[in-house]
Amino acid sequence: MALLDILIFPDARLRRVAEPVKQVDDSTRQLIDDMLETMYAAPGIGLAAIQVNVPKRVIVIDVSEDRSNPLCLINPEILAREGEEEMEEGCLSVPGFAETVKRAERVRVQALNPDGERIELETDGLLAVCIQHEIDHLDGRLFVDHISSLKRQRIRKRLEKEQRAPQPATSAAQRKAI
Ligand code: GNR
Ligand code: NI
Repeated sequence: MALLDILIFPDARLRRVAEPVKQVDDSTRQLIDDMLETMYAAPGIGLAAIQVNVPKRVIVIDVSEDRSNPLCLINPEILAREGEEEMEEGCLSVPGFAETVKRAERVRVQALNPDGERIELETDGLLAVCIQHEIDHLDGRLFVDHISSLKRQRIRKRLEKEQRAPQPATSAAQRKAI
């Protein structure tokens, strides 16, 4: 197991389109283990491989209260979307910011599991939002692409400045007050 570094917006590597996994093997499962460890440590409710600089179509998610229900999806595809829902989203690659994003309320998804078997699930609520957020990452999109360009530029400038001269972390509550 290993903790992986998470790329931070506006890093250009987050804009790559991730490649499908051709064969689910031990190296895929090792990546998943490391991603889960990194997600739980962060802590976050999801993580896409591209966020740890691996441009493959692999995501991990755990939206359970007690962090005991990991979901790993390889080559995930949305088969159907229904309805609309707005939710406040954050992202480990956009630390300290949260904005409301409109997405489908319900999705049906197919993917491979870590054993390489095809699975299908239909879900709504936070899990559906998280799956859409993670699949966005695999296509080089971030939640900030769903908000106004004014807000996006503001977030980009702050994070650029922070990465030039690392400063004490600013909490989300502090940022809202700025
Ligand atoms: O930890 C996370 N929280 C979250 C909250 C609302 C909607 C989506 C997310 S995903 C995010 C982790 C992350 O950045 N995954 O890519
Ligand atoms: Ni994210």
